[in-house]
Amino acid sequence: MTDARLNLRPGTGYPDIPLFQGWGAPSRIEADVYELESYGQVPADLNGRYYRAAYDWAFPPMADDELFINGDGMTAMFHFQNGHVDFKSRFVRTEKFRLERAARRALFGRYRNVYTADPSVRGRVRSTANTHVVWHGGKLLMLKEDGLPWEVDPETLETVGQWDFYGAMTSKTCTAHPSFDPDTGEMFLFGYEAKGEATRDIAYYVVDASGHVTHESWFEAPYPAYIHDFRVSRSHAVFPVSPAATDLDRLKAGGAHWQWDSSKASYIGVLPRYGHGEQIRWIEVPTHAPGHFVNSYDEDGMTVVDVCQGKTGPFPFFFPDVQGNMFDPADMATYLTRWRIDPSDPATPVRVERLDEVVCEFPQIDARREMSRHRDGYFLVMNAGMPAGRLLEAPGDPAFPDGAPDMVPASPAMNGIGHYDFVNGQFTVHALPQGDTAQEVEFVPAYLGAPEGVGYLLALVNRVAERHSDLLIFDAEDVGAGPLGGYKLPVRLSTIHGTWMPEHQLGL
Ligand code: V55
Ligand code: FE
Repeated sequence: MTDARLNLRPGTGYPDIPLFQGWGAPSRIEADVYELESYGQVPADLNGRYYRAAYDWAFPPMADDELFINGDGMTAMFHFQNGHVDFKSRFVRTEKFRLERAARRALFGRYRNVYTADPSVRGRVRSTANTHVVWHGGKLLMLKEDGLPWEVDPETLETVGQWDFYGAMTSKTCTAHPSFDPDTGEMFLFGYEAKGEATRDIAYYVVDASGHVTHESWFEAPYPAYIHDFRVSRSHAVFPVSPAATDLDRLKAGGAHWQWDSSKASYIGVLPRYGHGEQIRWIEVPTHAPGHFVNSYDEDGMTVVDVCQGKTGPFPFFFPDVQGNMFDPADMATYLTRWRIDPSDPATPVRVERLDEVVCEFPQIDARREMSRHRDGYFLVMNAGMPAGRLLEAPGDPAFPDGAPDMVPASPAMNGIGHYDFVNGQFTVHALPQGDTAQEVEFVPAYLGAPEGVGYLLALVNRVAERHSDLLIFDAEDVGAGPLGGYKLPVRLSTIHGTWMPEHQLGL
């Protein structure tokens, strides 16, 4: 009913979809919490900053089929000072964020589809800077694979601006997953769809410790594929291509950026670490869906790459199949897998070996072991606490000879924190309390020069029923014993990847 005294306009709200329900409800809070409440036992001598790339929605999205990967990037910081932790979070003031704030509504359309954006933002920077945060060359960078990095002040978390490495990065995109050489301080980056939407171009960059690009090469992927992570060893850069592909006609029709296309082959691309574009070699492999990489190193003339991968990965959750095929849930499960690549002989197939049957993702190692053979890996484990800590497999899984239909989880949940000993081949898993889930963990050495594995695991967990996050502290040498203690965050925080920076290395 209208009333001449009132001047009403339609309300705005978030779509009524599972993404925005329960834990996923937009929070939109930029927080400053001084002296987080702690419990149990917490480290008394840790000094540094734990940065995480968070995502949230500043405005209701334009499309009702919004994806979690399209949230606005937010830098979150846990500042550790001798057992005391202060928390701060700020949205990254990307170009998208600023334009949408000015308009008080979303303008950029569907995830990575420029053709669905409001005409007023054609040609403007879409990146949400929401995936990873790294410290390199004296800068804190928020990364998203569809654009260039955004620099953020490491103390105030104020946005400095988009960063193109002193003008040297001419690629339109930059991965959220750099590799680092702990000996030289170099950072290795690449961009795919580097010349624009649905292009096959890949640009590869080596950045020295001072933040200057020292090497660049360009080459083409077999087709415009999703390349989320990669890894560099002391000798080679390794790029995964899986049949998640994009297509310009589909984008122009307003469609999804990615679709799984089982008619396409899978490849591993191998380039000498300082190689030129024409040296790229694409080795075909059985269909794979590599998720995140653990590490890569050279051994006996081979390049070894450890990765969490499945047959289709979690893609079907987000992206439809081109041919409309149904997915076998077992193909989505990701397992710790080892590739052995012979870089000297293009004819040698890559040896692919599954190392364990625990369903896991979001691998981490001690950052000082990158490019060296690692002993310890840390993971999120899916549906931990189910028998043997496994996700239900397709019938016929040798782990369940009598079948176990009642193991089918209502929904797969990352509810376990795991340690894998690569020497003994032993997985140790801590299952979180019923209903809680975990975000990617971080290994922090106990002290300067501590041996590999001697330190803490920081684990951000979702207290789903209580609707707040906790930062748990584990003894990294005894993950199975459960947390030593933790810090209570009075807000919900959903993050993707993060980085620990010891205070003495930040030089703030
Ligand atoms: C992923 C995350 C992204 C993205 C593409 O974890 C892939 C996969 C958070 O952003 O844009
Ligand atoms: Fe990632």
